[in-house]
Amino acid sequence: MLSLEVLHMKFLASPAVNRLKKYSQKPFDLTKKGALNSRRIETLQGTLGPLTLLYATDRVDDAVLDSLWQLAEERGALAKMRAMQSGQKLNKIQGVPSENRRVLHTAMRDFFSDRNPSKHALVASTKAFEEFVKLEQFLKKRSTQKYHTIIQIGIGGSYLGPEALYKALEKYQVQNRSARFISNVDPDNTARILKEVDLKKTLVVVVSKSGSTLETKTNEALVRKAFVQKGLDPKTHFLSVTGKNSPMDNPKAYAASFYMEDYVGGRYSVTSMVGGVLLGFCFGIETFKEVLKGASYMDKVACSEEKQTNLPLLSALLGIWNRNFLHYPTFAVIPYTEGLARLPAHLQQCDMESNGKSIDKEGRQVPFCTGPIVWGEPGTSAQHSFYQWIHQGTDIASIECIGVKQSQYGYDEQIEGTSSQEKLLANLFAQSIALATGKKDANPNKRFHGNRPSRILLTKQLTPYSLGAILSYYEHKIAFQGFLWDINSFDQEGVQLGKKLAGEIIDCFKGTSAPKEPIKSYLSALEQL
Ligand code: G6Q
Repeated sequence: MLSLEVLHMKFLASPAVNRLKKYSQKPFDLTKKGALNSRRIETLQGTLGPLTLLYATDRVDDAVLDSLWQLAEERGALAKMRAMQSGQKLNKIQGVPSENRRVLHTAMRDFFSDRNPSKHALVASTKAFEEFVKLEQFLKKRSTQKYHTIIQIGIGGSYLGPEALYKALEKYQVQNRSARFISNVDPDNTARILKEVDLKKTLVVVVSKSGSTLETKTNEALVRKAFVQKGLDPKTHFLSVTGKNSPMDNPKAYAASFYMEDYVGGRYSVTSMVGGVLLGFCFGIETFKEVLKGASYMDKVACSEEKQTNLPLLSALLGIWNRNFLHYPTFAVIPYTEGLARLPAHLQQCDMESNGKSIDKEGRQVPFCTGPIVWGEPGTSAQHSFYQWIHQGTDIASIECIGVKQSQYGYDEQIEGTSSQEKLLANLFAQSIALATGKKDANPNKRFHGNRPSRILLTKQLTPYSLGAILSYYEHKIAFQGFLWDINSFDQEGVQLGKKLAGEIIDCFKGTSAPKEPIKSYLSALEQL
């Protein structure tokens, strides 16, 4: 049995942690008169490329920030990020059977900038570029031109990222091209989508790295049947994105197949062909290329030593401060742009599947909190739903709002003296200030305690390039937090147990096995309906 001392060795024993613990007894008071002054706001911000991070409304001061950077140094955060991007096998747990893989999603997008020179990253990047060229050629083909709609069938990492990016880029749609997503194994969802589209003009891209996911296989079969019922040959309409040699790597069943490798985790795969086929089809290859360039730019930023401007690391450290020292259990991402409406759902998977872990990389229980609950919805709508809780509830959430200076479509008017975009931004800044400073009032019902932390990620406009940068910023923020906690952010064993049990219940529905307790009682409750 390991002593508590040894268990604490890694994260908790670092000298910076001890200092941060001390500072957390009396964190910076944002409610003090003049605390949120222009000097603080100007100093506590970082700009690099298309992104600016404003964090004056986090409860940090110079001493805390110095210690957080020291923590990053003590934990070798940058060295680990560089090792990841160079293709070292970071996806593993020492001493127990685990995935034991490289983590190379950054190589899916570096072929338009400086490639990472390490051997493994170069090999991965070269393969990814081959897939990119294959996609470019497929999109140029005359036979592809007749399609107006693409349905992506896939779940988890094969769905959430592509949907978030698709929604963000709708403005860039090639004429007459749109996408639908079938992810859940809910027949009503599939039926609804099949009603909306003209199958003759529809491509279906089935995305599954393993090629064996229950939901995806079932939905694919259901959609294939609909094509057959309409007298259409599914083979000419169906594409696949999958691992080489998976059950879906089958030229007899698909008009074309694109490949992904095991070193690209599902939730980090949107810049591979997992997102590429649909994004290239709907928005054109150049738009997809811009997304890759923006993401790759931020990949390089994540490796830089510049404290003020390594935004993913900065954000990871602020998150650690809020999570481990101020003990806030949740992290809300609130985009003040409808274009990013599905980003919180994507980040929920990316963050919670990556960092919802309880053991470190040597298989030992960690004696501190890891990844927070991630949630969010676009503002200002969110202000009319859960902001009451955020301002006056008994729990405190740590918040990151995303703001854009200019709208995407440019259709806006002065209504009562301001544009809609100005109203949106006014609300974004107002909320951040109100959460920080609070408001004294003799009436307890109208009292705001303040000191509720938030920060703002700003960009000039939601473009393919800035979107790529935002995506990569969050991916690396999550990876950095995993490095700091010394957990494996790249596997997802926690989803296996429920899947296995569902398989047993499916066998009961099939009649190939008899239900035992407690399954039996659940099935009899169903029978009684
Ligand atoms: C993500 C996970 C998971 C995965 C889905 C779909 O990181 O690995 O969400 O993406 O389970 O898996 P397939 O792509 O293999 O169908």
